[in-house]
Amino acid sequence: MKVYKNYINGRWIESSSKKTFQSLDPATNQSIGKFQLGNEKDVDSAIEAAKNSFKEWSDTPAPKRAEILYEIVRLLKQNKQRLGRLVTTEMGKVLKEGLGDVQEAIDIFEYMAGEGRRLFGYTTPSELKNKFCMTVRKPIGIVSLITPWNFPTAIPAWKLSPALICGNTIVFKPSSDTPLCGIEMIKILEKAGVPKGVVNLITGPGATVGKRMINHPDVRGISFTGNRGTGEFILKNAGIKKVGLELGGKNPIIVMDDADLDLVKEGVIWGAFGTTGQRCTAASRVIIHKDVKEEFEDLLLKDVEKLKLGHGLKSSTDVGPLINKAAVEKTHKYTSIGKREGKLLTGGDIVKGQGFFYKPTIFTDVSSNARIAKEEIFGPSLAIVPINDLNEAIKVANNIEYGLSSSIYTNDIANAFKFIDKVESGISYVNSSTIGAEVHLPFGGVKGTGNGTREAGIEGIHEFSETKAIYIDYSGKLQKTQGID
Ligand code: UN1
Repeated sequence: MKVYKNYINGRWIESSSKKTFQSLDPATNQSIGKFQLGNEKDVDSAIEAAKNSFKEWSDTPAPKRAEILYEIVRLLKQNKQRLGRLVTTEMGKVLKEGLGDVQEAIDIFEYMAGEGRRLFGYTTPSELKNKFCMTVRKPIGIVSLITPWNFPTAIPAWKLSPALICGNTIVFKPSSDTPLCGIEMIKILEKAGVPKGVVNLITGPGATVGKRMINHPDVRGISFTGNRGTGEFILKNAGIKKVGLELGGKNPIIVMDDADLDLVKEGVIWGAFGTTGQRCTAASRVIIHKDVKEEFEDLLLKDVEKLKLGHGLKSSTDVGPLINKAAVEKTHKYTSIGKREGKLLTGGDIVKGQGFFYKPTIFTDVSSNARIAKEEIFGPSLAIVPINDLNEAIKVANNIEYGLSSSIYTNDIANAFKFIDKVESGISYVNSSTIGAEVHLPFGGVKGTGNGTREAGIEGIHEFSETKAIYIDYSGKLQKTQGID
């Protein structure tokens, strides 16, 4: 079996632990390879490399850094099929989504490469004569990137591309469920000409590798996507480092009585069961007007029961496996909770045999305070909550600790605008599902979803840079601000 290595200072090397772990294809339980069980010492070496390469990389003009990013785009495009198949094999999502994952990485690298010729600051008048004021963007320094398994190329790319274009140097830890996707991404960066030491990769556990990436005194910034508990741990342990967090959601689709129910059905199936429900943006609640609830449930059930589970590489498959055994157990635990809290319409079973498969599951007549209506399951499990009007729908939508994505289906423009105004989420959709954000818009959420930062788009540049304010006095005399003579 192939043994993969860590990447430190431009070299592929073994961990000082001399230990490895395996990554599995979640559809077959077959091993994909062995990976280094990294430790604190490996992280220290990676940070040392990042420190030594910082001056040269941050001194490189941003348009020159962009040339390397454009080359990464070219290589990702050239390798899209291969990488898409790898995403499907290591993470489980169906191939068209595996390819979408890689496309999202291509899109963000392209966007950030363009930023190499912008990285805008601004100019602004001074309160005094003969004085010029402006801002510029500077890199933060060494940044730690810790990424999840559900978008194993796209999310690393959301973080790597802005970090690189802004001139930071990087230590990157991919999820231990998808280390190979992380390694293949770094191989592309290496081939594209990212200088040694600028990007370093360590595989291994959060408790050792991740923790050191957070508390190392030379790290200036941390970007993390993953679960809430880890996010809170990072905030408590990061000291005064700049931290960006994206910690999940419990995303609602509101369905009003004037909605096109066929359109809703497609959006609900895509949002709830696409990626087997394993998106932070997945639609896990349908908040529906009681007058159309039954008609909608009939429509929905007919199609959900036709969904085919299987290996994501098979073209007949609609829904792939969950990522691992723990995910199956968690989804099933919520099924038993759901059976006490609502009415099971379909699913609710573990699929026996190879792989981590779970039947698409729907509960109805769930109250907005039920645990299955409030807690993130991160699996193919949907709760339907009936409501009487828009105000109640928005109240229910907001009755959670998270605030990532939300959607409304309505043909009444007033409903749509009231929803946009009042729903508590970082991303809102009208007449479309809760998933499928585009990379040039900010991604992130309010309340328990994060700490106020956003990634992707121009906000990704803000996440990975700091603003410097500059004053140039050409009056030739001492001028004092705030009216002091
Ligand atoms: C995630 O699940 O963390 O908006 C990312 C979407 C995708 C990204 C999801 N573009 O659904």
